[in-house]
Amino acid sequence: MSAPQPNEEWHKTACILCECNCGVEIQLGGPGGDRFARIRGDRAHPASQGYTCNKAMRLDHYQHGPDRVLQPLRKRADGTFEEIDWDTAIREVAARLGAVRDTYGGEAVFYYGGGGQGNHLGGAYASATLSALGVRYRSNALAQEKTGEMWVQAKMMGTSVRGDFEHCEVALFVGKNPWHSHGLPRARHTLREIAKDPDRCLIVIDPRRTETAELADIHLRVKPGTDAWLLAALVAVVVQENLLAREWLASHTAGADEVLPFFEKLSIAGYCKIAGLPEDLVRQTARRIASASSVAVAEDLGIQMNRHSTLSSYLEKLLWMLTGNFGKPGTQYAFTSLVKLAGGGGALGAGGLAPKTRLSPVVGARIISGLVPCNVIAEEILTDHPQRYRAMIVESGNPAHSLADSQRMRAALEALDTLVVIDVAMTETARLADYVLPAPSQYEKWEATFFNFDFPRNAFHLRHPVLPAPEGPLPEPEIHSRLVEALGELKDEDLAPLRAALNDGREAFAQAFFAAVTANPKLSKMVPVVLYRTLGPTLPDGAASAAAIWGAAHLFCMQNPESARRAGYTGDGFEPGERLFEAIVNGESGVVFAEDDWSATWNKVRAGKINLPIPELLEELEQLATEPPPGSNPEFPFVLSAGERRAFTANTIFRDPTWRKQDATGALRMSPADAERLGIRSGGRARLTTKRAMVEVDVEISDTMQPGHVSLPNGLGLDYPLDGGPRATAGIAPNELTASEDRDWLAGTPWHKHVAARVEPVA
Ligand SMILES: Nc1nc2c(c(=O)[nH]1)N[C@H]1C(S)=C(S)[C@@H](COP(=O)(O)OP(=O)(O)OC[C@H]3O[C@@H](n4cnc5c(=O)[nH]c(N)nc54)[C@H](O)[C@@H]3O)O[C@H]1N2
Ligand SMILES: Nc1nc2c(c(=O)[nH]1)N[C@H]1C(S)=C(S)[C@@H](COP(=O)(O)OP(=O)(O)OC[C@H]3O[C@@H](n4cnc5c(=O)[nH]c(N)nc54)[C@H](O)[C@@H]3O)O[C@H]1N2
Ligand code: SF4
Ligand SMILES: [Mo]
Repeated sequence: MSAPQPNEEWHKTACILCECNCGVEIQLGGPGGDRFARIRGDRAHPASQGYTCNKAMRLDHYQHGPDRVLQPLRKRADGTFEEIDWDTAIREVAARLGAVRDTYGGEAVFYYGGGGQGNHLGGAYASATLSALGVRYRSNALAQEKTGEMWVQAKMMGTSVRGDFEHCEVALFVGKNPWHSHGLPRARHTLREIAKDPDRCLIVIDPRRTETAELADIHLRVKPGTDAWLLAALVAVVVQENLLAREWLASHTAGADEVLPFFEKLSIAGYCKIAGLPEDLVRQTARRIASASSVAVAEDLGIQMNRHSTLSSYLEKLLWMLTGNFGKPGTQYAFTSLVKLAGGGGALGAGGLAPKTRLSPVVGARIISGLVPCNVIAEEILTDHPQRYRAMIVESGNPAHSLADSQRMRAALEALDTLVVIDVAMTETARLADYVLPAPSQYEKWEATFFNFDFPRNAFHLRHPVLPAPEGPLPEPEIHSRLVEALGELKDEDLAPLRAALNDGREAFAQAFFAAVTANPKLSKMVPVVLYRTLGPTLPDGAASAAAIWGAAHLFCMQNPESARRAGYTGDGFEPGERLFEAIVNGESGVVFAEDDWSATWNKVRAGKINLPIPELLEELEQLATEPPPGSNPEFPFVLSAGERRAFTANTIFRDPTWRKQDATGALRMSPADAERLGIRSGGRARLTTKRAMVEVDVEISDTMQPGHVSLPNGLGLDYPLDGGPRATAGIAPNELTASEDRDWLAGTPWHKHVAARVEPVA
């Protein structure tokens, strides 16, 4: 028998493993003709231009992963699940969530998730379900990583910004390893370009000699958890050596006078010592940054999941602001979004800060960008407080595994009256659910993400299905539409006039639609579902799920006419929006939807000026002077970074561990000196203990680690079925080891990169 040949056709889609969402092309093959036989980068993709990393080649392990759910499931009294039909599932879920709303108010229903690295289209429809239930509190993974930085950006600029690494002279990465984690388009290519150009300079701040640090001109190998001191020292060098961009500061910023005194007397030598770095090297680094024609900066989990995380985000921004690195090529830019990512009301809601500070109902934690900090969710449930969350919808997220303190998180999910999970697989979270509502995989439906951060040309990719969906699962837009209807919040008579208008064409529909949502507040809260039920069925090739994008395209062109016009969406009235939508639906490799120039970046900054002082954080900065640095705790002498990105990690999207070509169990990395001292050999086992748990791990001795620092990868510790029934687990689930109370005082973000730990040899 000869091996089955792949079908010649290349299907255009994207990789769903990180926020870059590189365009890929897939050839189907294998025995059933449905395996991803060949995968290659899509050169026509506007952002990735044919680039992929090693991980995209393994996507078949997602599409054909274990534990797929194909029918709605209901939990029985004995804890096992039974399959039910969709009518029963929708009726019962609506009744149970509706009952919680009617008894305790919509604020007792909590929503978590709405999209992973590859799928935000479904979550966009959730906003209608949330409106129907009167949900007020929600969260997602951004609230355990990015909310501190978002808060700082909102305070200083009123907009999110990113670095232009393609054109910068100096690139600075703080607690980020883009060689593996990406987060910028074609990362490995861009890093190599910077590294090989003698006129450019790559600076990395990381305790580990990462793959990115290996390429760097300057590696500041900071002591774990001391970035706030290091960043403060870097800023202080700029201030004390008078390397400030004075003229630029005078015309583009406000409040420098309130900020500079905090750095004038700061002990650079003392802070460098705390950070474990030679003062000379820190001074040289600050000078290199200050003298560059352009500096692009990105921070990530190394500081965002660490002590003083919001303060570190602030100091990182002061460094490039005080040296004038904003709003010109090679520096930081403000991008134009098609759809804002985080937000008060659904993924389609407005981003930025809520008008006044909102707090979570039980713990009183700050809600940033509409998101309750992930680290307080369990506390908001495990209490007899009258305003506790009593029901939860989890969509496209696995909080029982991915949020801090898995044991407490599981207890919280179990304590809920009702837990509804919308997922493709029977995850750790789904197993705790009362109902599991299955969705088709991201290659079996229309899908997209709103991770569109490029500049000056920004692209959006609506992916067409690669495979037909199996019988059983329903796409998320359909699930949300049915839930809204079952809750009695949307009736056919509300939609009839819109359907009638549609018979007269898109333009008539647009007029009727915008008039209807302006006149009828109830309808305006259901927009995605309204569009899905009216426009949706008329879209070609079953693209009903794209209906919400129609609304987004029109809004975008109304709000950003210049960006849209430069990208080619011209005309009067509804024409640009219509053109953009058509381009999106037909552009199989993605389309450029916005083209800006650098002045657009300034237009997005509140009042056209960057606001430098943040009093809360300046106060925290002052306290660094007397705070004992993170030091050794005799009981837990190691710092564990719990959740490192490696060549073969991808959050929890792959449940099948055989996707990994190396590091199958996700070894604990440890320095040679520590290993020798403890008598642990490479490939050996060690006992790893934190205040929460004790586990046994495989050890990899690595000279990239500094003594006293150990690291575990993210996304491991999922269980999977072995042939014949029993289940096995590969590696350690990092959040068995973490504690939810270890979090930033301001943003509530976790200290996952800085977990106090003990390591001992296993006899
Ligand atoms: N391969 C792969 N890529 C991914 C993902 C994945 O699962 N796998 N996930 C994606 C997601 S969701 C995200 S958010 C990004 C995250 O991307 P990154 O933030 O780049 O990833 P991490 O490896 O978690 O952490 C970055 C670095 O922080 C360093 N670090 C640890 N402690 C400290 C410290 O005290 N100070 C400093 N300065 N650095 C420290 C670590 O050594 C590590 O190199 O990656 C995305 N890309
Ligand atoms: N200790 C520690 N914990 C961490 C981290 C760390 O570094 N250390 N990293 C954190 C970070 S940065 C992040 S972003 C989070 C990520 O953690 P999560 O937010 O939980 O994200 P994923 O692991 O990507 O899980 C996505 C879920 O979506 C499901 N899914 C896949 N496709 C579809 C679909 O089409 N529809 C639906 N409805 N579901 C789908 C998958 O089965 C999976 O259950 O983990 C965090 N947890
Ligand atoms: S950089 Fe790698 S993991 Fe990220 S989207 Fe591209 S191919 Fe996928
Ligand atoms: Mo993330």
